[in-house]
Amino acid sequence: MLKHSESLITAYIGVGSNLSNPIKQVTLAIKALKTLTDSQVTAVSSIYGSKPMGPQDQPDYVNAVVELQTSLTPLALLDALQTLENKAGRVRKENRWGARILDLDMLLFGEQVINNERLTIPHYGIKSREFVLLPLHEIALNLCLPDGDSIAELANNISQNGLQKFSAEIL
Ligand code: ROI
Repeated sequence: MLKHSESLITAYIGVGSNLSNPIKQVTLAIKALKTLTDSQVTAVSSIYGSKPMGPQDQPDYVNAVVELQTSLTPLALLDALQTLENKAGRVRKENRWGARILDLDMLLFGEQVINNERLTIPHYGIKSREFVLLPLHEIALNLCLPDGDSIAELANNISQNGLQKFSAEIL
């Protein structure tokens, strides 16, 4: 539950999986985000299939982006996301660009710019990943990054690299 007196930040979370039935992992993660403390999910993109960025000898990914309003601090939200990743069975020692059961990336936290040991906001890959930009644009048509770049312009100019929106029937 959200209390009215708290000031809410709009945060965007990138959801990704390429192991253990990725569509199911992403669907369950979206459900789990809806139960996050002191937060409310306000938009969910379509679910997309994407080619792996990084090593190609891994399965295709399933990706989505979720918008939430939260009164959590950025680090409290990060803790909550990591708890959900761990609950999904994510093993943290796996290599950085390798396959994963569940990735919950904080993409944006309001208009804040954050650089510390645990968190880089905006997410460092936000401008270069079609599987982030297109779902984000789907749910936030007029959004701009803290540096003023428009998501619409970035999304319209990036190569789609085989990104495909899954139709509701197959989900
Ligand atoms: N590639 C795609 N298509 N989707 C992801 O979510 C994703 N996540 C990653 C890396 C390994 C960079 N590649 C990805 O962490």
